[in-house]
Amino acid sequence: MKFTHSTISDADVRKISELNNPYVEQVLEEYINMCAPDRVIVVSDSREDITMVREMAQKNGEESKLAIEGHTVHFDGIYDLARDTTNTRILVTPDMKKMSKVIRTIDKREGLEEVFGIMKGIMKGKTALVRFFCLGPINSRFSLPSLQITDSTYVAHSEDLLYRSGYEEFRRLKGSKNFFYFVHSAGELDERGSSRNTAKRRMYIDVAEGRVFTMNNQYAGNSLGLKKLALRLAIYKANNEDWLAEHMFVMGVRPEGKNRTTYFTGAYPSACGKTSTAMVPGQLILGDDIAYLRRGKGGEVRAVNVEQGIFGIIEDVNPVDDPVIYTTLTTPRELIFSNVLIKEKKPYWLGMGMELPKEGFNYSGDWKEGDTDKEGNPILPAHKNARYTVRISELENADPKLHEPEGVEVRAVIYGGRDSDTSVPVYEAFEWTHGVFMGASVESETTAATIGKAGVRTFNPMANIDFLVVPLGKYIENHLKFGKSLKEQPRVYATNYFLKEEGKFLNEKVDKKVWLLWMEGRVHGEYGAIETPIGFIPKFEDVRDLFQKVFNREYSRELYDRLFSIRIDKFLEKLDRIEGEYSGEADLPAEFTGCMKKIRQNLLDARGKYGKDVVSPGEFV
Ligand code: SPV
Ligand code: MN
Repeated sequence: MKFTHSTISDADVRKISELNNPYVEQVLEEYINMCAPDRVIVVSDSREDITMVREMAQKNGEESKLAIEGHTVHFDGIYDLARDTTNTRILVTPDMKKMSKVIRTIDKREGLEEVFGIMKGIMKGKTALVRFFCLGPINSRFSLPSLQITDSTYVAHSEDLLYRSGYEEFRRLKGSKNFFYFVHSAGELDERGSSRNTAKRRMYIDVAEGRVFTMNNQYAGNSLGLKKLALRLAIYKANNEDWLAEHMFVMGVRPEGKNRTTYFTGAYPSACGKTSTAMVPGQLILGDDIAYLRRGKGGEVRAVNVEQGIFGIIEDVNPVDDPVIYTTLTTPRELIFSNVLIKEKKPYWLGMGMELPKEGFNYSGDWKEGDTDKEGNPILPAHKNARYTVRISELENADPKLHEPEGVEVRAVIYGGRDSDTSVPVYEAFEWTHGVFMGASVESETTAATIGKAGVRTFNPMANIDFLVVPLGKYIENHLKFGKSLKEQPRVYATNYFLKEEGKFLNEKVDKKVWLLWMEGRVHGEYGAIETPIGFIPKFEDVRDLFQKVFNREYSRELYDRLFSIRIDKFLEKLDRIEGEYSGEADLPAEFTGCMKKIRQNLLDARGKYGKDVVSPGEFV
């Protein structure tokens, strides 16, 4: 291994050579020489090395210390506050199967030429950090070792909170090429430390070779190789093998007085209630974003959290709606805030349950109320996609099985959507294929987590659309096949916390706890259900009793009827949209299209039978 432009200490050279992995050396040599940093630092799993990265981030100004011990803040830059889906592309070769219309691709040769051109000398004047991580628990058949090269100490520090250190995992590779690698550069920085060349922001994903090049960015969804970039590599790998890589939380549901924990995974598009479901008081959180699912020895589904930390949306985290996170964010521990408002070394964010200062420092720089951006729109005190990064072990509801190499047994899967006028708050699939269809028809309203207009209804199968790297037909077939290989299939649910009437939400935010307990009880055969054209919905008595027990709240039959009526017309409209999305997709499994037809027929039959468009639950009994 020879670096032509960069210095490296003998001790750090030794850290690499001790891995006895020629491929690691080859990758480092190639990309370090291409990016040409002044210096290279190799970070092992040792506490010393990890502390050094944290301190470097404060010294070089990528993070600033806040008043509470361990808290720091980082700003991504005003043009880099969310995932850039336009410039994130899958490198494809002519021999690869044609991707779906929803997947952005670029010819591999062209893409590599472009990004290598951007990478040439991009780290001049900077220090590159070389880090080793493990996606998934240490010493686990689920897990994938990952090598990260980055010139951002914020990225390296964030990954330390979010992922397990994997230097020792690389040793265990015994020279194998079986790892992912990620090369990141924030690029040239302006006086505020923001990436200057955002027009040359590129996130290019080479699924065939398990590598990603991500340039001129800092926002974690773009910059952190191990987060959404690695998810794409994992989806590709999983779909060529026999497992699932999903955009899912993993949580343990613990009904009071029943002495059991039932594990759920849940896929929700951004800002559809994913983290807050995983954080419902009284339950255990194992993961909030990405899970790998494999078949267990007994034919059950098992899941691990790929991560060990949370990169969560901070908006609306307040003592009433998210007490556990709020407490975590306001007490001493290692924690990074991003894109919040800072005043006198204290962080502020939207919806935190108190009045915000009228001036301070935020993603736009020095800020005061009334400031506007280039288009004349008001600049909010904190960004809507402002976030916090923290280890799960810092949460009081952390699941003790987080690091189990065989993960946890999954008994139920939730697909969460966001619509104001169609779906009921919770319903259960007839069986696995129908569940796959429910996942495949998730829709949500866009939010601030992706660049573009917010508030538009978008199609987001399995909440994974941004990360798909295989044709949709293949992805769905893989889910069906996975289900068939099981001895016992998990139950599948769909939730929608966002039904509105006259512009007002019909549910309170905390109500999701009741839906969760209902689903958990169903898994154990404790609740009956009403069969409707779309699936099984809860009975009024059970909902009423749960609200009484959990919140000591009276729940009226009238509210239940409004929430759980089947809006046939709206569901048919949704089906039309979903059918439109799948039209032209190659190789859709017949089972899947058959299920779509069956649900349509169910709805049409119900309209014929009841002679109306909105049928209340009692009528199906
Ligand atoms: C999401 O948007 O789904 C996130 C945050 O979890 S990001 O890192 O941007 O993907
Ligand atoms: Mn996510």
